[in-house]
Amino acid sequence: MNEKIVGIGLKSLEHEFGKEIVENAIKSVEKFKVEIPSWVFGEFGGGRFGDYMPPGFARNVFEKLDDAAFINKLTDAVSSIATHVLWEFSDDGETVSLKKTETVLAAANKNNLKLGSVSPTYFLKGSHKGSLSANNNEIRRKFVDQTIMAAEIAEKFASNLITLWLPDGSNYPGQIELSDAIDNTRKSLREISSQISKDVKCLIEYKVFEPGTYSTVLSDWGSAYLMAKEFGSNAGVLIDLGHHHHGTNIEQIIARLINDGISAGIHINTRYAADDDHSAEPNSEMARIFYELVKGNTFEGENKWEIMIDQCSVRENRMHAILHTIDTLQSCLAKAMLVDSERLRELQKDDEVILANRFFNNALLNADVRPIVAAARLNKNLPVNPFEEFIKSGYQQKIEEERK
Ligand code: PSV
Ligand code: MN
Repeated sequence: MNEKIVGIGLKSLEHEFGKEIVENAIKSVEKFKVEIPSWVFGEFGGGRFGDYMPPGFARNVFEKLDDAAFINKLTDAVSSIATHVLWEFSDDGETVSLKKTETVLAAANKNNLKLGSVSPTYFLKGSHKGSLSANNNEIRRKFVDQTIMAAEIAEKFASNLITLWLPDGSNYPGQIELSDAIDNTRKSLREISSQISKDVKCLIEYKVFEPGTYSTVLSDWGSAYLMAKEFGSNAGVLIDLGHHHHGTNIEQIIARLINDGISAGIHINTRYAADDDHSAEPNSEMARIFYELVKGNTFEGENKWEIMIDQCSVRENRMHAILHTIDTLQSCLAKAMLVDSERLRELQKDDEVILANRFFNNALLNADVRPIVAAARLNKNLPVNPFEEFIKSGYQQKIEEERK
């Protein structure tokens, strides 16, 4: 899209949606920042296709940071990098090292990047009998201690935020006592909360299944919320788009959490069959999600949500995958900004069921917002097409050569 086409596109959008609305949409896209996960650049943990990895994938945390810095250079949209303690801050993959953490922070700063959410890594070696929900006290202790360490890292080196996802559950009825697993989790979270700084915020993630196929200890937003309450006032719920049954109305969950003033965050990705952690594609669900986030003023201020990407899928070029998601999120934000909520309210008041739906979809589904996204990039002297720029840059060839 060249500057002339951007101009024509903007004129047409202004004509349809109004100049002020379009200008505000451009400003929002300019300001938009999102946390990206370190793991999007690295190895896929699923062990499929004979451990196939896309060429040039990052082999360690330092290469992940190099890649993240290049993405930020192309987009200026990266707020921070999400980390997992056993992926980023460990030498042996089993214990957390503060010394390693210091070197990672130094490398991040050198790349003009901030460390964001810190996750304890409950799903690697030793959690097949549960992590925070385990009946065995030694196992529970190990993961409680790892979480306390994650909180220390979050406070000293990152953004004061820990994000917890438990792989705890079961595959067969009778395998575990469902109620005991809940009790143990509650006990673990109370222990953690009593031993970490009150400044550290904690978001608890839920997932309807996987790895548990029969039961999952934290399976929905309600169970995550109840546990967050146990944890204390500085805790909340983390929604991951891939962690729901098909057809779940995620916008409704977002609206509810905002309405109840519950601290929250979102892990963005696209799910097809199940929790696939794919790049986010522009679609009307994503635009509706952004509409709720915009309406709830969740991008800054006291209602601020933690907006994060959580993706890593085996087949795609790592850099393309994250550029694709960022592009999608910018366009879904632009679409959400095009909804004239006053006009929508009038239609709702008049009980114009279908007209309201058509009006809503005209922005969220039908509008071509590429000129808005392009204008935001041009205003910041960024490449209008980050993909083209990436391909021209030779970065891919460079990393494929260096990381053979
Ligand atoms: C689990 O499926 C999850 O969504 C959690 O957020 C983890 O931290 C992340 O994926 C990486 O495995
Ligand atoms: Mn997630």
